[in-house]
Amino acid sequence: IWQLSRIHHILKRPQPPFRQATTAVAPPSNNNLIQLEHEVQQALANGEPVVALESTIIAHGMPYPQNVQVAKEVEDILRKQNVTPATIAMHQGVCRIGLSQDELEDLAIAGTEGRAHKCSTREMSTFLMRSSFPQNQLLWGATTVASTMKLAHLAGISTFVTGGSGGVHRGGEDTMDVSADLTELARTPVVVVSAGIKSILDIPRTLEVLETNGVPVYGWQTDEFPAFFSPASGVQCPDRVDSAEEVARAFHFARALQMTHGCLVGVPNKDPASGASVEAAIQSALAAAEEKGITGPATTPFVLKTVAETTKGDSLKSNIALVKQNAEVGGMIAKAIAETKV
Ligand code: PSU
Ligand code: MN
Repeated sequence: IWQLSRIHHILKRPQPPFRQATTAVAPPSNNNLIQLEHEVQQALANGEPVVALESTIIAHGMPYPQNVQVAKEVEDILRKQNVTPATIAMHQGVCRIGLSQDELEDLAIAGTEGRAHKCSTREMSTFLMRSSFPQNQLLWGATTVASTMKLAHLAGISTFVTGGSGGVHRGGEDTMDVSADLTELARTPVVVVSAGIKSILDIPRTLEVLETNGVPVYGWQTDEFPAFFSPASGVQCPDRVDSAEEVARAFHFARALQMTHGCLVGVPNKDPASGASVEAAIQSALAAAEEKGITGPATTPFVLKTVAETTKGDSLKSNIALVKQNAEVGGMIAKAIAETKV
């Protein structure tokens, strides 16, 4: 039902080095594998700033109804900056760039009802196949950092705001559980604005993998790589930026050099969950995951949920605050990318 030839065409389209990053590359047709919401399509066509948002954080990262409240608030924060938000997900055999308020609500409920599937890049094509069957019309494909980056890029969106990115899991040197988010950061030119990566992961090894893959990592007005719930990881950040213009200029230089990589901007959380109790909760959640045999893609949602329960909502409150903060920064970066040339 979708037109693969069109997608092939998009992927093959040559990209001149100074192409405005906000130019829409997806066809405007609604009858397509990638559907842009009208508002998003208009903004991209006019060269106005657009910020992509992921759906795993909604479906699997937070409980209902906080998840949908945050999703809507983050969109509002961006609109107040005259930036168009585009929450990305997959539904009924189609990739969606921009969701309505009712759809955000349904996605958030789908997370609690088991109708949402966590889809990183590996799962995307399989989910599209399954969800195009009539009996699967209620399913949502919740996109992670990796798959949201991919779809944002196909749609012509250069900036993406999330909570935390994936990375190398603790013990990853044995399990080889390394998030596809890192692979996508190496091969897809999208700026990912996050609060760093949380200490359920191995931060130093994550930074090593990013270095190997040539991905710039910036601390936002900080020298220390942020650790999601806390601004303090004890790990030096590879580089530091103090303004959105710096990110935009570096982004455009990377395009001018025809490099494929995106970059990771780590914004220190100004509303940290109380450090010691969260760290203890993370330790016990990781132990519980091991005891229950929870591994792979199920790990992050399980640990987040368990930590939120153990800290009696303290970690959730901090999680919500940091996502909003990231939206403020991401909006500025999207504007700078739309305005800056090198
Ligand atoms: N970190 C969070 N909240 C999240 C995630 C990470 O604080 O919801 C999600 C993001 O969608 C991220 C994904 O891309 O988990 C990484 O999962 P994995 O390690 O399975 O690749
Ligand atoms: Mn994994």
